[in-house]
Amino acid sequence: MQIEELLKRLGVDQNHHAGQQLKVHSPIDGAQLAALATHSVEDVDTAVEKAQKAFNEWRTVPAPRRGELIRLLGEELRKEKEALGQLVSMEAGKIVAEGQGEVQEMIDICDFAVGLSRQLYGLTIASERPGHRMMESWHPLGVVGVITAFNFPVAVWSWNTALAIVCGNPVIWKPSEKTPLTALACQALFERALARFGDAPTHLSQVLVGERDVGERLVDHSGVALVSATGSTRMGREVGPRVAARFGRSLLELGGNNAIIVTPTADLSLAARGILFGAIGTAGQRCTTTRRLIVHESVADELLEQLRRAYQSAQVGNPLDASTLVGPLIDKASFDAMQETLEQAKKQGGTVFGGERCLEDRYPDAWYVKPALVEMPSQTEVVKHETFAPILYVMRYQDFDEAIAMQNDVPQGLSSAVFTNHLREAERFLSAAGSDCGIANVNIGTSGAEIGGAFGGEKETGGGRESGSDAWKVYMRRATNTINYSTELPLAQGIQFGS
Ligand code: UN1
Repeated sequence: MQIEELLKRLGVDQNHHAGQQLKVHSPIDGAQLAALATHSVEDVDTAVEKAQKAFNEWRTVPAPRRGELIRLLGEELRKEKEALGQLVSMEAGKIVAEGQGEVQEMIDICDFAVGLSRQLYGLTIASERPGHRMMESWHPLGVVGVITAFNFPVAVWSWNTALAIVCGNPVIWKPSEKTPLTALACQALFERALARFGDAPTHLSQVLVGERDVGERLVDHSGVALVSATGSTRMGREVGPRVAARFGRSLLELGGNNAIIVTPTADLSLAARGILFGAIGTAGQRCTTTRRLIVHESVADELLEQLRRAYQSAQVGNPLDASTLVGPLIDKASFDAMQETLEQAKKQGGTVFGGERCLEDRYPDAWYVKPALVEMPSQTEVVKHETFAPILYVMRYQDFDEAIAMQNDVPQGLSSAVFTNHLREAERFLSAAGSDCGIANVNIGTSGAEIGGAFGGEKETGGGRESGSDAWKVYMRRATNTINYSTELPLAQGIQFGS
């Protein structure tokens, strides 16, 4: 489908958003997809006011009823999975399978949130006082600001929105300026669900298309109770303290520098497949992308041989072609950063395989690269830095403890994995003294997490958790309640106060 047709099908009224401030280009061929008007800082204030009004109504709607809205959103997403997935491919450059996969992730979190809407459980706590009962209740928190990156242009919004809405909160979304069209499409689908739902407040979800100033206003606005921000560590370093300065809550999903350890007992062909998907999938532009391979010296040559062959045969090309495995980088800045990093890696003793630009004759305004495998003598400075491109550093190890130490010796702490058939190694990797990441896997790669688990990581990854498990709690406020059903007034800690 052509872009106009696609947007129309998804319910985006292009005329309504037309303007000259933001030109949207497809990374596939550099062609302009749309020219949009942007929102201003004042528009942020207006959006927060509207969201607060919506909050006052929505917080008293029973949670299972709130879940119904997300059930309907899930239905709309099911109907338009193909179209929205295609738009993701066109705007973010993902291959078809991954564009569709991202929409499936949205559907999955909607299903999860619908169930959750009947399970926002509090606790009953034993009181030390006779005739008393204690309990813990979870209440809606307030307006949730969501800031997302280009690489998961729709799923990250849905993780936040599905949970926020069932938890009783409205959402204001500032998408990446590289991917505003997919955001407008999500908003349109949300509005379809809202219309079917009937009596919900109109401003439960709003999108602000804009640049940095819009995001900053959202971050600083005292009316935004939670800022959920996904992006670089550099961005998080600004967002975290600014939200904290006004005693707001933040949920940060920042950079990763994810490693796979391959031990002597590993199933090497399984490992090679896991590494391939993790390292070159999404053209290395996932926060969970495998960026480091720590391989035992006894199996390194064999594994590298398999990887080189797989790298050579992996098709780089137009992501809309079914046979393509690696689509384009998002833009020239990303390509330049990759080349700069490869130069540094060479200076630090690295041997680079691949990494060069390709298809420039066919797509002079797009940035396709061969994924790079870089053998490093040790974990030098450049390896500790996240470059959002398909670069896999390879380091060899002799001793398993050394491998775990190497895995942990980077500033980021998102995802990690070990390939081993040795029970003790697997358990050590998952233990308190093992991987220090938010995600630690055995015999599967670092990327492609399911929505059922809490998603996020430690250290410079920011510490936030989104999606499954009890990640919903950050979207709610906790109240501890003590109820006295006796006719006495005993004090806690046995205190006697007066007679
Ligand atoms: C991201 O790259 O920002 O685990 C999110 C994964 C996906 C989510 C990635 N489910 O790779």
